[in-house]
Amino acid sequence: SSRLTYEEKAALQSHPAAKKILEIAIKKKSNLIASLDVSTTQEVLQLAETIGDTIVAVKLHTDIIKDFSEEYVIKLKSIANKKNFLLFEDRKFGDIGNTQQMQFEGGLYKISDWADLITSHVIAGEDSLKIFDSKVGIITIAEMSSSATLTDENYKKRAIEISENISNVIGCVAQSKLPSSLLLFTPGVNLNSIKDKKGQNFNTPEKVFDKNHTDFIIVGRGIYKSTDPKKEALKYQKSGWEAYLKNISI
Ligand code: UP6
Repeated sequence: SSRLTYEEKAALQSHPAAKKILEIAIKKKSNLIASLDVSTTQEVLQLAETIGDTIVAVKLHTDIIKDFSEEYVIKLKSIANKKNFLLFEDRKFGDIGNTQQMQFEGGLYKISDWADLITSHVIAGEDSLKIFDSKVGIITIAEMSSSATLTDENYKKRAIEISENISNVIGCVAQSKLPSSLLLFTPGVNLNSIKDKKGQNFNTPEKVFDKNHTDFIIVGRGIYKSTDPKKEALKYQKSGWEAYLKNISI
């Protein structure tokens, strides 16, 4: 087979967050990350409870939430513990190290207190990534899903080089293959549309496994906008897992 299994990938990873997400994937037979891009804590908590069994992580944009509180974080953490998934803050840091450190540790959200995984751009260069606590798993943005993105081949290559040099970078967000030492997280996954009207491009789970050998699919509107999020999450879990099994058997 031209791709590694989750067990093989886990053996290559040294960071606890990488080992943990792969362990959850194997245990739940799921490579699904749900992006809960909703605007109230109640919606996040309700969705997390409803679909928690089907996912490996909840991806959040905490700055979308209208009523963020410490109590919300406690509740979300408790659901994550109970249902066994990670908390992934898609902050997409993109500044100098000193500023990123304040954004990561401070402000209203205190991301460093609760996030297992975060995203960061690499636009400010390698040193800007060294400020994140060694316990958090960093996922760098190597390539974006949107039309006419500036993340061309050269950018992606440089982003991968930086990612390989930072010990708590566990993988990248990208739309094409990565070296097997980095986990591949693919957003822009939807079974019912090929794009939105704001530049997003979608692929099916099958396509991102076949073409890119992805490790994790990230689904937003496909799940949280549906009338039956539980049923849809199960559908994505199943199609993602089947695509993975097919991928490792070739
Ligand atoms: N995301 C992308 N593309 C990227 C990086 N991140 O779509 O290249 C994020 C978005 C959103 C989610 O910020 O939270 O993944 C995709 O949601 P959707 O399925 O509703 O398009």
